Amino acid sequence: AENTLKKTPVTLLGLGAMGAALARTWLAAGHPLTVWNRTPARAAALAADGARPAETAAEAVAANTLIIVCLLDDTSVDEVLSGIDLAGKDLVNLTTSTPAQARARAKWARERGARYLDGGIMAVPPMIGVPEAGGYVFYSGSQELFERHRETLAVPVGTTCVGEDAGFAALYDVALLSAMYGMFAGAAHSFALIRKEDIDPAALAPLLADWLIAMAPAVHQTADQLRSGDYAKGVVSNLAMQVAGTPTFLSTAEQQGVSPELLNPYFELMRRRLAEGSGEEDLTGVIDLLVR
Ligand code: FVH
Repeated sequence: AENTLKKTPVTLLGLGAMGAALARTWLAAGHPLTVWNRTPARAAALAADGARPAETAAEAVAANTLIIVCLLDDTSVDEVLSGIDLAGKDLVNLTTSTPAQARARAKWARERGARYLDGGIMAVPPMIGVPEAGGYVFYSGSQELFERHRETLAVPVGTTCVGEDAGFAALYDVALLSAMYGMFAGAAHSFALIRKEDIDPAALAPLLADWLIAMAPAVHQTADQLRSGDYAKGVVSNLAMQVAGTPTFLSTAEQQGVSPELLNPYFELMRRRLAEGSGEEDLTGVIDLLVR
């Protein structure tokens, strides 16, 4: 009980897969935890572990200064928090949103007298409370709030603060997740190529994982080229060579009865960049085509 008294009390709104995982870590660390969920059964389940279920979201918010929100989307945040007195509260929103939604939510919170910190969770529920899993949350917004609650916020998973702009956590979050979907798209095409052959997908998987890991550091060279503006700096496999190779990928897909629809958009950008006379460069120029 003495340990519990020293820990910052937390209110958590939202006990879905992620919210419940977060809740368990704060309870295990001895933080008094008030919880609320639209479907009350989820809050009741946590009461057995020591959480205090509130009847309403307003009651949960009134209970503590530090309010953590982990709901489905920005619309649900609006529905849950509208009409609730937030004056003097430290509002931390871990709900996935766009940068514009996060900035608007920060302004909205300030207008209601609350400090605001936005969070983008770079973890899935099984990684919560497991430091060796490497998960973390991007935070941005009120640095005062972040410093005040740094230790409490670090209980479930690591923290990476990316500044005052409340939209930055969401931007970093979406930037990393977008790259992840590109990777999943590539892996989907790869598995499709072997799907009808006598090749065990489980045999391809470790080769695929090792190859993606080996290629991933190329992003450092991309960053270096973007900073210098020299897209040929340190180039190993130039654009002209890579575009020349694209028919091999498309023919192989056709021979294997696989749609090229995941590869085509990227190959099209590569060809456009080559047509601009960038054959000696890396693939970095594709980024400029996207931004234009
Ligand atoms: N789970 C994951 O893998 C990802 C990992 C990265 C971060 N995301 C984001 O975390 C937010 C919460 O995700 P979640 O996994 O907890 O999602 P669900 O299990 O679907 O739970 C959703 C909770 O939101 C409540 N809710 C939904 N709509 C409303 C509403 N209109 N009013 C009040 N509450 C609402 C829902 O309540 P209930 O269905 O139990 O009544 C859950 O508590 C999310 O932003 C992910 O993108 C997770």
